[in-house]
Amino acid sequence: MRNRYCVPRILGVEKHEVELDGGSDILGISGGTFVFEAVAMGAPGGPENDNDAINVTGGTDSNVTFKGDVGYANATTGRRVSVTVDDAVLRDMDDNPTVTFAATENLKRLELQNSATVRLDRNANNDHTTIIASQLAIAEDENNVPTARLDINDGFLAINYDGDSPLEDVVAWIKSGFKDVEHAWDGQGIISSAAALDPGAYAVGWAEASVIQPLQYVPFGPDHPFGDFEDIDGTTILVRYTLVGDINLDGTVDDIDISILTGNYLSPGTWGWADGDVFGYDGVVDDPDVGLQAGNYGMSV
Ligand SMILES: [Ca+2]
Ligand SMILES: [Ca+2]
Ligand SMILES: [Ca+2]
Repeated sequence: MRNRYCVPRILGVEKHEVELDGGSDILGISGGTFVFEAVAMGAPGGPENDNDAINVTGGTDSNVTFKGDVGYANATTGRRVSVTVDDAVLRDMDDNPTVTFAATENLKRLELQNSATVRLDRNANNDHTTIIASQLAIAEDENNVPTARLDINDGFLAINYDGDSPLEDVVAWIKSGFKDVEHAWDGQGIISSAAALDPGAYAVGWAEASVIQPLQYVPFGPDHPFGDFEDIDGTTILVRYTLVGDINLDGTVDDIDISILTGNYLSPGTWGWADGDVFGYDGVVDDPDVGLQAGNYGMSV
């Protein structure tokens, strides 16, 4: 059974309860202001093959906020809701996007099509918004340059994949978003508007969970920023806003981070964030990486 829900145009402020269960349901939003507080999609106990989807296809008059976890069933049934955003362009000169995630979301798939822009909300209480998804897709043009933008702001992203790692794509999206030192974080792909405020001190860090997990740089657990989530495994890509130099992504720059970077200083090869290339995403661990990490020593986000 496949249901397609067409919610009529809503004028003024109304509150609707939408419950979608049994079969693969599609909730389409093509304009107007929507706030998702709690949506019973992918309800626990439902069929494993449910494939519910929320498709946001509105233009400049769309304003959609996800405040509740729409996608998560439970650890057994997994994530079954996909969110696709298309043509949700920047709404105004203040760069406010049309689609905002304001609470932790567990999604089957997050897909940004064409020029879609999605932002994680920066909460006043430092409660970092997190997106956990099995798949992330960001549209690219024919030259593989991203055309859509995911602004993680001061939040976290965990892509808990199966099979081949999408790390290459994720790193390419981060590099595209950073662009270069002069134009830090005004590209398309993955950006952080929080890091853009001070790109010499803050950045988007990334790592395969399998790299930092077994080495126990960060024991995953309730105290770890990614550890509250019971179903993050070794085949997960972790991406977060953090200090330049926070190699193990625990939000602090300390001796652990310093020693890893120092071990790869000026070593030939192409290095990633978890190896010590903490500035510029240039694949090189050299003086700018060392200097900016040292400047953040002892600090936490
Ligand atoms: Ca996995
Ligand atoms: Ca650290
Ligand atoms: Ca570097």
